[in-house]
Formats: sequence, structure tokens, C-alpha cells
Amino acid sequence: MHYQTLAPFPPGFLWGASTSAYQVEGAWNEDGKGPSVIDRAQFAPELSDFTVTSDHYHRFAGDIALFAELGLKTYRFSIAWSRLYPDGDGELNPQGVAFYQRLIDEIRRHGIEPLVTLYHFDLPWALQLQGGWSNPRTIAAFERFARTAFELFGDRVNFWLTINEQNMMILKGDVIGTLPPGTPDPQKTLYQQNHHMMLAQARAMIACHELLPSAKIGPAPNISCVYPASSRPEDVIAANNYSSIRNWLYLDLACHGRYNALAWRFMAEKGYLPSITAQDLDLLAQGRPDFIAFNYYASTTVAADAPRENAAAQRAREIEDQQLPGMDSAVYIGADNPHLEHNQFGWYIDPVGLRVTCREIYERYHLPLIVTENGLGAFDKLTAGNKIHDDDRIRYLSDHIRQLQLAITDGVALFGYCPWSAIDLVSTHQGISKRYGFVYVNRDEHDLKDLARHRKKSFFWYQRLIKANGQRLETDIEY
Ligand code: BGP
Repeated sequence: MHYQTLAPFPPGFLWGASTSAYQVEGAWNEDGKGPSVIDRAQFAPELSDFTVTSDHYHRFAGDIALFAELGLKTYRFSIAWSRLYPDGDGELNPQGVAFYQRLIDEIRRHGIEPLVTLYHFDLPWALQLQGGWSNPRTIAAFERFARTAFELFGDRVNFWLTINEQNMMILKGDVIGTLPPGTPDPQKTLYQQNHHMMLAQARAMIACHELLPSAKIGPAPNISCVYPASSRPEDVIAANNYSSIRNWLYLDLACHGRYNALAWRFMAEKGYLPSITAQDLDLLAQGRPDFIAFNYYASTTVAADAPRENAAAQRAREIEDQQLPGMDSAVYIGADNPHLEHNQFGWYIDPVGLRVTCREIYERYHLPLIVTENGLGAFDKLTAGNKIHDDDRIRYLSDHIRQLQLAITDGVALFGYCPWSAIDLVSTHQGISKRYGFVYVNRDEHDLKDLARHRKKSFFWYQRLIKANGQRLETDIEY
């Protein structure tokens, strides 16, 4: 649809930016923090580990001052579960509590609204040793952790997110999930874990409404529209299949408290069905989100059966990369999209897909939306005078924000946008050289240098855009 005039971003729109605890904090074993699955995982030796990352734990005051200068209305960050409960479910760690008290106070002092993710990939290792999400006891541990966070910080936090990208943890269980290597019947195990996470999420949403009646809480999956590789009806069915398996399974459970019919048939056909009880279904029905947060990097394209070149090499990449669809030859097969460009890491760039995704989610669930991740990973270079000319990032963000304005004009109730990431941090599986931030952190994969912070060109561009409540989309800016 083409419009004569576009609706403006609503007043009070939450312009923000995001991080997650394990990717930005560092201090992995300080002040009583327990290890998480991330601290026990094996990463490629040429890439940075997660022990120091951006050292935000020690430098948060300076970082928050920079976010205030950037003009953020909201800052999305996560609480490291094992900083509050080193064993996941035992004694509360007072130093962990004190850190998040200080962090939240600092954020509020600058007039920024905290947007808190309860769980972003970093399950406490002690829980993993007892079976992690395969063990139903983890559900109660998560509820306890969530209740503690609501009780401790609920007087200053109005917006909560339950679980980051639960769908990616299930779909990419080998890379960012909680599947111990060598697990027999991995897919069935993952769908049982998924069911347990859904119950944990429902309990957290119920607890939030009970303890903090004026706060708002929502899920934070990675949702992307799925295109058929062609107008062949079989390809459309494949796209439909993948959309249910990748997207709607997770949001139907979170919002309607029921399993998506097609995804259920898929699990039944493959022998992946989780065991569930009647009480589970009651609980799922009671847990209701107030809004939907979602992460979007690019659209996905699938075909019914198109053979692809280099299938084996492609398969290896798909296992490693959360943004690629993968394949299940009877259901969908990841396909190329000749209409889209790639970034330096092979991820597609599709701003229009963000508008499509907003429309699809809003039409299905009629809940307010906030984008909690979107951004360009790039090999940014520090140049003379500590300048970082990240023009590609500016273009990427501008193009996506333009599509958001179109989505708002389409009638979508969007209340915020938080690009990934507020500051450079360590990528899930591609090191610190894959940078996303508005603020550059001076370090390499293994050389920590001085960890100094430098404002990138995109910092000034986003600052101007926020000041104009989204009306300054032009990409040129003096730097
Ligand atoms: C999402 C995660 C983030 C983040 C982002 C970018 O899947 O929620 O934690 O890292 O993707 O991905 P990557 O770091 O792999 O480039």
C-alpha cells in the first residue's frame, strides 16, 4: 500500500537499544556469580570468550552516561540469573542484587526506562547439571528467580521480557541452546524443553501480574516473515509450514496458551511430541502477555524441494547460524532470495520484511509490539582520531525505521524500537569482531587493549533521529 502521508511515530515512542548480560558484562566469576552454560561452553579458539566481553560490569556508569547522551528513552538489558542465584535455585547472592540495584538506579537517574530481559541464553550451570530445561524442576527455579527480580526491582522497572529467543534455542539447539552434546533423540528433547520453558514463562507472567499490577510483561522470540521461494503452491505450503514451526508455535503458546495446530502435527509426525498434562494446559491459558517483543534481523525464504548447490557446505553453516532456516526435506528447505543483499556475515538484509513481520504478528495477536533487536553486524574499523565510519549501519537502520513508520501507518500498534546493540559486545558465536554497537569498544578477540569507548558515526545519527522522534531518516551527518 502506498500512502499520501505517513503516520508519525507516536509521542512517547520508546527509542532504545539492547544488550544481554553474558555478552556485555564480563566479570564472569566475580562477586559471587555462579557459572552459566555459556561459561562452560566451548568456543572456537580464534574467537573471544565471554570472560571480559565489554567489561560493562565495571564500567556501567560511564556506559549509561553515554546511552543518556545518545538520547535513549529505554535501555534493554538482561539479568544474569546466576549472578542473583549462583546455583540457579539456592541462596540469593547479595552482591549480585547490589549490582543490578546500582545499574537500574543509574539508568533511572538518567531518565531512561529500563526494559529487563529475565533470561537471555545464560542458564545457570548448576541447573544444567541437573538436566537443565529437560528437568521440570527448572520451571520452579525460573519462577522463583522471576519473582525475586519482580520483588527486588519491580518498584523501578515497568517493562519485563521473559525469555529471549526461545525459538532459536529450540531450532538451533546445538549453537545457542541448552542441549548437552551427544543427547540421544535431540529434537524430541528440545521440544520437551520448549514445553517446560513455556510453562516457566506462563508462571512468570502470572507472577508479574500478581506482584506488579501496573507493570507489563511479554515474550521476546525472534520472528521473521517466511517467503516462498516461488509462487508454486508447494513452495507456499513449505513457507506456511516453516512459519508455523519457526514463529507461530511460540507466539500461539505465549499469547493464546495453546499449541499451533500445524506445528503440533509436525511434531506428531516426526515423533517429537512433548508430554503434557491437563494442568499444563490450564497454566498456559492463564499466562497472558501484555505486549509482544520480537527480534528481527532478516526475512527467511524456503522452498518445498528445490535442490541446492553445495548442500553439504550449506548444511554446516545452517547448523551454526541462527539466522538461516536449515531444512527438513519433507517440510521446508532453506532457499536463496535473489532480491535481497547480504551483510558481511552472509545474513540477508530485508527492511520490507520487517514491515511484513509487524503486520503478520499484529494481525494474529492484536497486542502492542516492540522490536527488541535489529541491527547490522560488521567488521567496524577504528580509524584516525578514534573515528568509526559505520555508514552501512546507518543505512541499515534508516531503511528499517522507514519500514516501521510504514507499519505504523498500516495500523500496527508499535511502541518501541531497540536496535542491537547499544554498545559493542561479543557475538553469540562470531566473536567481538562482529560489531553491532553505537559505541565502539577498543579491544580485539584476544587483546583487551584499553577497552576505551568511542562514539561511532551511527551514534550521532541515531541521536539526531531520536531527538526528531524518528523524522530525521536521511543518512548523511557530519562526523
Ligand atoms: C540474537 C541474540 C543476541 C545477538 C544477536 C546477533 O539471536 O538474541 O544475543 O547476539 O542475535 O547475533 P550474533 O551475535 O550471532 O551476530
